[in-house]
Amino acid sequence: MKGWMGKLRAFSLLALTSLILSGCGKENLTALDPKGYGSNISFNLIILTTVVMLFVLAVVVIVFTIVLIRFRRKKGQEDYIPKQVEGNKTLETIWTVIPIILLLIIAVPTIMATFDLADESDASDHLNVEVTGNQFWWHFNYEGKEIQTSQDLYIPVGEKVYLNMMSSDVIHSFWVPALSGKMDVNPDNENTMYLKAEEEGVYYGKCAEFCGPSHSLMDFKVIAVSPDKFDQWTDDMENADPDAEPDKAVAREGKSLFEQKNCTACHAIGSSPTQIGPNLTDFGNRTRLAGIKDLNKENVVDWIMDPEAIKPGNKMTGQYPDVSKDEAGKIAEYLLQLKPTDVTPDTVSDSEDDD
Ligand code: HEC
Ligand SMILES: [Cu+2]
Repeated sequence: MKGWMGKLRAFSLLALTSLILSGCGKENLTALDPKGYGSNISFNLIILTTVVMLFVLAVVVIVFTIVLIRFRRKKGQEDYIPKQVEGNKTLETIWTVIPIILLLIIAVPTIMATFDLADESDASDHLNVEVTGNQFWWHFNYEGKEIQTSQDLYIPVGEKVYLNMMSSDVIHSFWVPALSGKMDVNPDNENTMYLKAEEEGVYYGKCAEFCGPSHSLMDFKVIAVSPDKFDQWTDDMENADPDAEPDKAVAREGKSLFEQKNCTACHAIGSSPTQIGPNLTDFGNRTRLAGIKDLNKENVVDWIMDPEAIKPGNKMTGQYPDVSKDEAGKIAEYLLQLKPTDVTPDTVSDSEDDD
């Protein structure tokens, strides 16, 4: 009875754990469900190394079990000494050669993949985006286009997109697990990597190098859309009018408050390269506020009133005159109507309940 209870307990623990863990890996934030060229290569290497390791584990466990059973001390044979085999040339050769072969099986594809992913020879034939890592947000400047944006990186599906990456402060690491491996983003030298998404979708990105108090909140998205939609997006962004007067009166008031309250010192709207803070040209199109919060008026007001409570150590806190809740509401109305585009990936529904 007791053993049965124990088994039940172990089983429920297992069931619970798998239930909890099934929450992980959602939101396109997993390397185990690859949707990009680089992540597919990494995934295949993960499988290959796991198979090799499981093979080694199986051999060791089998040999161990056989030895354990066959060479036990038996009753009446307490003084028996088995045949001594140290220095056996055949055995020594076997267990030297087999590991070498196994290591080669892992090493050759790994090295090939490393060279493949580091190959930048065709960079000039493809879209290049200058990526800047900042505490605690990402900036994207589309080379050769009049487009600056932050937080959300739009790319055409099925095409290589080169990212030329630097940091404006400390070391960050750009990681979109479902699309590719990590790449360090350094203040002193440019690192380049490419992404190639195989399916439309919103892919979650993380900063993967500890960079300060809000490191774990330094999230971003890569939004892969069809090449047609990408052209549409490019047009929309290039033609966005940064000075357009909003339709609603509150938003118009918000626009002038945005200018009065020093916000424009750090935030550009339009393709100006000012980037002390995120570019807000397509703020209303963002998937998230500050990379993490649901994009709605309440959260935007909270952010303007007290960004420190949302992202400790961010570079906006304390850098602008007091804003009342009423004023923050008007600014939020203004910012949220900055929606130059309606391009979204096919996989994204209008409702928010897919996350
Ligand atoms: C000293 C420069 C600076 C000033 C002045 C400033 N901000 Fe910011 N702002 C930032 C930085 C830096 C961030 C990014 C914070 C982070 O995510 O770590 C930010 C983020 C934001 C965001 C979120 C953007 C996004 O992409 O999701 C909004 C909205 C915003 N600021 C609005 C304002 C408003 C409104 C004002 C004026 C009342 C203002 N900011 C003044 C630097 C500034
Ligand atoms: Cu970071």
